[in-house]
Parts: sequence; structure tokens; C-alpha cells
Amino acid sequence: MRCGFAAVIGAPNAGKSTLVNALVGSKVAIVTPKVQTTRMNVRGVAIRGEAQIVLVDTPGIFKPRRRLDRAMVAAAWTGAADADAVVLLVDAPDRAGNQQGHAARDSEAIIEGLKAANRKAALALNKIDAMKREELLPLAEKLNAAGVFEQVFMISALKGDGLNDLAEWCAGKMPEGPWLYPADQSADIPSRLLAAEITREKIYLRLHDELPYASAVETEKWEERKDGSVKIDQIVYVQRDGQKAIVLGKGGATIKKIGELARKEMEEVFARRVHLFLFVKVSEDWAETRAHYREMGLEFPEE
Ligand SMILES: Nc1nc2c(ncn2[C@@H]2O[C@H](COP(=O)(O)OP(=O)(O)OP(=O)(O)O)[C@@H](O)[C@H]2O)c(=O)[nH]1
Ligand SMILES: [Mg+2]
Repeated sequence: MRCGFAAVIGAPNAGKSTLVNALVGSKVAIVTPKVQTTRMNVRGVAIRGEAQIVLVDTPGIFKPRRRLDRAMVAAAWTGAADADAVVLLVDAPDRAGNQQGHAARDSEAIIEGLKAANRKAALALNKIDAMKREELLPLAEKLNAAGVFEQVFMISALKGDGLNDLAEWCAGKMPEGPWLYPADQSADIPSRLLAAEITREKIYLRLHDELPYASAVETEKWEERKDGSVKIDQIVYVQRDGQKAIVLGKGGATIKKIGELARKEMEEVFARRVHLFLFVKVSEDWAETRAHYREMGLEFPEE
């Protein structure tokens, strides 16, 4: 038997969480069209033959400014350092079309980081469903020139193309040893945290501009009821009164919608009835507060 960790790293929005969910075969990490959706390392489990692959979804790596950004990027690099296999995921259409953009600079910096750490990885060019084939090869050659990649894969995490080969490569990298998880377990995230992530996904999907980045969600109470249902109280933190007004919406319409969508998904994920109560709180400095980081499973950066 084999078992080990495969970390998926890359610039924000490359499709890391989509890929991990696809390889695992169920949703373990939240996905949105916005950058910096993932804030902490999330483990999902895939099985290929005799190998159990513990996939580690990581926050996007970019040039961090805020304290939370620094904690996220540090978590991603730790994920890579601790892994038996590293997959660098690149948004291929974005890279092919825009050589000067954020994603280009971020993925170059990640390649430099891998090189500096003497870390071999697989390169996975993602979103090939959304680009011209003829742009793919030149991009692969360009990125491969750095000499840090053992193998290049061209995939669509969304459509499922090319995932088998990538999974096989990961499986081959897993060291011999007993499985870490029971064969039927696909996620390793506490239910309270998963519930908070689900609500955060709905916030990212419904609200725009700086609001998602100014918000955090915490599960405050998880109450099992006799009828088999669960009552979940969550706090949605924002940083200013004006943001609170936006999250609430006219007559509370926005928070109601977010709550509805989140509850529906929680009922599916937890396979039971859920009573969800969301409270919006203004906390100017939640992103400067140590306890929040602990709750999210992040190290608190001292500066
Ligand atoms: N067309 C296309 N879109 C994709 C593919 N993979 C992911 N996406 C989309 O890309 C966006 C970002 O996906 P995520 O999985 O959240 O990306 P991420 O790398 O985890 O992003 P962060 O957590 O913010 O770093 C979403 O809108 C996905 O649906 C793909 O193969 N093809
Ligand atoms: Mg993500």
C-alpha cells in the first residue's frame, strides 16, 4: 500500500479547488470565480489502485499585502514543503493571453520559489477547454524552460479532461505505507469549519468588490436536535457599518438569500435538515485578531 500528500499550488483562481474536488470526486473545497477564495489548506482524499492520495488544496500564492494574505500564502508554501508530490496549476488561457498580468507574475514567482527550494513538481496547464490548442504548446515550453517540472499535463479540471494521467502521476509519487484515512472518507475538515466555508462561498458568489475580502464567517454554535436536524449559528464578520448594510440588503433580503443557499448546500453535504442562523457583526479588526486565524487553521503572522 501507498499513502502520501499531493499539494496543489498555484496563483489565485488557477482552479486548484476545482481540481481537488474533481480528483476527490466530491466537494471538499469551495469554488468561486473570484481570486483568493481559498484561505487555508484543505485536505481531500482520492484513491488510485493501491495508493491513497491526500490532496492538499492550498490558498493562491501571490504577492501578499494584508496580514491575512501573508498567512494564506505561508500556508500554501507549507503545504508544498510537507508534500510528497507538488502540482503547480496554471490558468493556461490567462497566461497565454496576458503575459504581463497578475497571474503571470504570480506563477513566475512560484516557479522561482520551487527552484530555490530545489523542489520538483508537475506542471498542470488548466482550463484548456477555454483556449486555442495552438497556444498551448508554446506556453508549456516556456514554463518548462525553468527546469523544475518532471512532467507536464494539460487538463480541464472543470470538464474532467486529462485528470487520470495527473492522478496516476500523483499515485506514483506516494511513498509506501498504510492508508491514513478509511477507504470511504473523502474529506478531512471539521463540520463547523466546512459549514462556515459554505456560507463564505455564497457570500463570494453574491457580493462584489472589496466585500468578500473584508468578510469572514465563523460557526458559533452547532446544536444537535432530537429530531436529527442541526441548528447552526454563524457570525458573518465585516469591517465597517456600510458593509454590514450591504450584506444585510434591503429589508434583510441579501443575507436571507445567502442563508437560504448556504442552508440548502449544508443539508446536502451533511445529509440532514439544517436550521441556519446568520448574524452580521462589524469588527474592524477581525483580520488582525489571532483567534480568527486559529479558527481557520492558519498561523498568525507576527507582522
Ligand atoms: N473554463 C474552465 N474554468 C475553470 C476550470 N477550472 C476551474 N475553473 C474556474 O475557475 C474559477 C476559479 O476556480 P477555483 O477552483 O476557485 O480556483 P482556485 O485556484 O482554487 O482559486 P483561489 O482559491 O482563489 O486561489 C472558477 O470560476 C472555476 O469554475 C477549467 O478547467 N476550465
Ligand atoms: Mg481555491
